[in-house]
Amino acid sequence: MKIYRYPSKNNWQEMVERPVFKREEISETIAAIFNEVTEKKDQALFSFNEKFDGVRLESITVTEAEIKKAEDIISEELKQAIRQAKENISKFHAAQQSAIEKIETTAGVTCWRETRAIEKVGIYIPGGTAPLFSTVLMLAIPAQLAGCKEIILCTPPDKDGNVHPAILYAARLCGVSRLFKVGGAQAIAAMTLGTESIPQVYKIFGPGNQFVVAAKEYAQRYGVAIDMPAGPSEVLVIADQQAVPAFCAADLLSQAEHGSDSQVVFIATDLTVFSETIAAVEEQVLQLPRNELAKNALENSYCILLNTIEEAFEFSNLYAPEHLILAIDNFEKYLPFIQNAGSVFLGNYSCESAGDYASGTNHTLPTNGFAKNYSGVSLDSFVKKITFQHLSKEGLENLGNTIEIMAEEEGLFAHKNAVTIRLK
Ligand code: HSO
Ligand code: ZN
Repeated sequence: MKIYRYPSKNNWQEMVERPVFKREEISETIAAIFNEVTEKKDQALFSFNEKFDGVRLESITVTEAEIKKAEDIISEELKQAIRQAKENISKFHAAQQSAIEKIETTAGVTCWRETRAIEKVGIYIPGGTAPLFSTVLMLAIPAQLAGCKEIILCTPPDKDGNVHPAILYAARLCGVSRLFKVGGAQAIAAMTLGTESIPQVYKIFGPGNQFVVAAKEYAQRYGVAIDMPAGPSEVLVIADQQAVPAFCAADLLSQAEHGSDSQVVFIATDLTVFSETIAAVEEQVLQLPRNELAKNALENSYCILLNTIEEAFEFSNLYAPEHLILAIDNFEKYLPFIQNAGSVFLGNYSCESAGDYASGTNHTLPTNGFAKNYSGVSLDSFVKKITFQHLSKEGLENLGNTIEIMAEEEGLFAHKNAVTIRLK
């Protein structure tokens, strides 16, 4: 981790820039994959499976028998844990439903909004180094609560053509209608375009590598919506004199182990906490099975010593972290200081892992500074809101003149006449 002691504010902007990755070559690859899937549909997916996943499949659709087998393989302990997480995530997201409120804006003029689910949604779950079945919960639970009719899921098969059993179990438990063994940009292309096996969807959710991220961006050209722009995972920890260095270090590493491109930032206002946390990170990282990934991530990461907590918040708002941990005294007092962050963890016992798995909040969050203008995934991500209005005759009499005057000024006489003809 790089170390900055009392850096000048003039350097902050440069410090908060995330490491950049080259994009140009990727976009050609993505276009080629979309073309391949447009032309050859399922056949293209079989070839990509062979090329990228090293497996020749008979079918890309996960069968009932495979799901049944997954349920038998995984331990009762893990099932119990997944069910408890599901309960909390469901509780938190169900409470996001809002009642219809009809507003009379002028006597006889009533306006309101009603919520309708996005009918077909697609979830992408990456393969690779960690089987993120927790992400299945984070996306399928709100999708089901929102009332999405078709919830499909794509994930790459392993070398033997299988999907991790916990992904299958979580998907079944949370109402995923169909699962497909397809990964990478080709999975995003398939959900965007539709193939013989995979239905087209209206919105695509989920994390992935640079190719998946670029494919989701590309999918928008076809009118498909996506959850949010994405980048590597991040956490920023603010600590004062009462923070526990070992806890801070553990939290920094829990995010660093996600991947070599993850970034973690540690800000302290106390010199002892600062140096003890840095030492604890170095010590704890050696004990991690994924220490190679974590070490690489730490190279893109840094620690900052600042004079005051207020300054720490100023830096954090500029950085706009995906996760913000406040290991500080009297954190309630500082909540109004938080302007930009995806999800916030308060006090010494609120580790980020709680939100990653089981407390109830969603772990699909804006990264890469997008916490300045995006929210994390919630029930709202799976619905759209339709406005309604009803004007009685009296309502139009009350508002008609205003509409006529405005329409005339815009030179839109048909608009004006739609009122006049009714009031005559
Ligand atoms: N921290 C990740 C989510 C996750 N963690 C899944 C463990 N599993 C989102 O930034
Ligand atoms: Zn995590």
